[in-house]
Amino acid sequence: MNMKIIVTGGAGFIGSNFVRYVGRERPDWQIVVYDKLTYAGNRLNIAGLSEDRVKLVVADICDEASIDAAVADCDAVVHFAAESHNDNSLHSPRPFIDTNIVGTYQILQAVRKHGKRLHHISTDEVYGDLALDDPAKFNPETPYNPSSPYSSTKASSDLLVRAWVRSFGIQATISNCSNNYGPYQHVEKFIPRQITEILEGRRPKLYGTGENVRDWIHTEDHSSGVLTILENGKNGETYLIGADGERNNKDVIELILEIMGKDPHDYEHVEDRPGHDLRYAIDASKLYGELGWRPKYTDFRAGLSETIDWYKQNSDWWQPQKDSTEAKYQEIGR
Ligand code: NAD
Ligand code: TDX
Repeated sequence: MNMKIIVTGGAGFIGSNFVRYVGRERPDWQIVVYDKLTYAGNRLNIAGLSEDRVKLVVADICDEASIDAAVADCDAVVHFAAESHNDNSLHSPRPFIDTNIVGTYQILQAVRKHGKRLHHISTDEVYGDLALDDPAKFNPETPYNPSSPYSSTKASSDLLVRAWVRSFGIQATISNCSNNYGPYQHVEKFIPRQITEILEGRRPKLYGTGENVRDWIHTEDHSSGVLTILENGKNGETYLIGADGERNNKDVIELILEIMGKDPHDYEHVEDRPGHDLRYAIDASKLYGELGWRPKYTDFRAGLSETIDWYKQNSDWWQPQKDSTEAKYQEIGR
């Protein structure tokens, strides 16, 4: 079926990778990228896509009139737009309340009014963290227990979606994904920060002891999971997306250094993040079993090498954000 979808946050990291993915996989679909172009959004992320099929609307999801008009004119909304960085949320939480909670509320009101389908993008961080030796992983029944201003606003947005499904009968699904990596990720985030520090001739920065575990998934696999749920997910359901990619931060930094031909131990320990979640791990068996989804990027080293090559070849893309990002880190001592 031909669809016209709105991708909120489609000029950010994961949203723009999703736009490119859908552009390739569903050549008949129309895509409206609805994005405020904050510091994290970048027109270049969707450059080169056919203007007949991909249109950019620069607007805020909190703007009731703009989001209402956009939603009225589409078949479905895939909602990626968010303030997404934990460290920023610890120092200026307010934009997280506005975009992640109030913005999601405005989208819910618009899809309710116009009877449109919504897929809401969320994170595994809503579940809090796990002990290193906990045999259980996060699953759709795990109670919400967020730690940071970022994750608590994402948890709030998920709860709003669930309430709008139950109370107002909107058509919506939710996905909670683990840590993404791949091209077009802002250099404030862990993997691109380290790659670009090395490319700038500086040492990577490890928070605390580096024993914290993240469950890495290539952003292309996140995209295929979202498209699968958008097309085949059951109304009102939550699906976890993950690809069994658990690694601790220390191992990831050492692997990046090794792939880039450096001494694997040549990194700095910097001050830890307050409230730093210890471990995330996803049980994606519902998505595998009910919807038949499978990840393609199962070799982390290969996916990471490709990502490193992308940053090596695209310094024009990341250089303009690098100095201001490091200046922010300098201010907070990390
Ligand atoms: P990002 O910060 O790279 O991009 C966010 C995008 O949203 C930007 O283009 C920004 O301009 C836009 N935006 C922000 N506020 C807006 C507003 N008020 N109105 C319209 N647009 C606005 O984020 P990302 O890492 O690509 O994350 C995308 C989504 O995926 C988020 O919902 C995030 O919570 C979720 N998620 C991220 C990860 C991860 O590893 N990065 C993992 C799981 C889930
Ligand atoms: O320089 C660094 N050194 C470091 O050790 C940075 C930037 C991070 N870290 C650590 C903190 C985390 O344990 O690396 C890990 C990953 O950090 P981030 O990239 O900031 O990601 P995280 O806080 O895990 O959250 C990410 O995954 C879940 C995304 O930013 C969220 O949007 C998503 O919901």
